[in-house]
Amino acid sequence: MDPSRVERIPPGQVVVTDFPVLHAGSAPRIDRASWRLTVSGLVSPGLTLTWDGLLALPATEQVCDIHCVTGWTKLDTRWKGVRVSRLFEGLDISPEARHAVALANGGWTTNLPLEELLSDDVLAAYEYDGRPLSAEHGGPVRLLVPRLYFWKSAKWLEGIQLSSDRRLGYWEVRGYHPLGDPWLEQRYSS
Ligand SMILES: Nc1nc2c(c(=O)[nH]1)N[C@H]1C(S)=C(S)[C@@H](COP(=O)(O)O)O[C@H]1N2
Ligand SMILES: [Mo]
Repeated sequence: MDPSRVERIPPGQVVVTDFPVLHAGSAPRIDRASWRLTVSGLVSPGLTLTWDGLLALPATEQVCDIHCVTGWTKLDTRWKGVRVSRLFEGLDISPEARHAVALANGGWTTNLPLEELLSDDVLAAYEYDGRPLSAEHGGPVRLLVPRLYFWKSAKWLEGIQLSSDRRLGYWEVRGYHPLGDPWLEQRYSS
């Protein structure tokens, strides 16, 4: 294998060519017309975005690798969406805000540091590989956080909440690492 590719694979990961589908419970079918994304917590004013509102924002296309905590890595995945940092443009983030929780349809959550959320490669993604994001992969809109294990990439994204304290999400409460950096193999908290 090309040695430059080896460095793209975090420790303990195996490359797959398919795209596994993994989630707790069953995939909801969310109507684009009634979908909303609500940004709340330590930000003013809050924001509620509709599907048309999201599509009206400048889009970003990006190719990145994704790493699942269960051990698979998929290289060169192609996404389109809006940078989450762009959603916050024109809003006042309180200086006390340090952490974020992504809220998914049905109540599933995941937490990440605000700094990670605002990183340039974090998207509210609505296309995968040139097509509308399928319901099984989190459509109409999912969070995409390529630098952390893929469980941080909340499918069926409906909310982002900022706070000063760290509020653990669904898997984090159940023993997954609060940060989840694949290069440091932060799979589970010890
Ligand atoms: N809403 C929601 N998002 C979720 C999950 C979930 O159970 N519910 N599982 C996470 C986990 S553990 C993984 S590995 C990825 C899987 O995404 P995929 O099914 O598109 O591969 O979604 C993440 N996002
Ligand atoms: Mo996962």
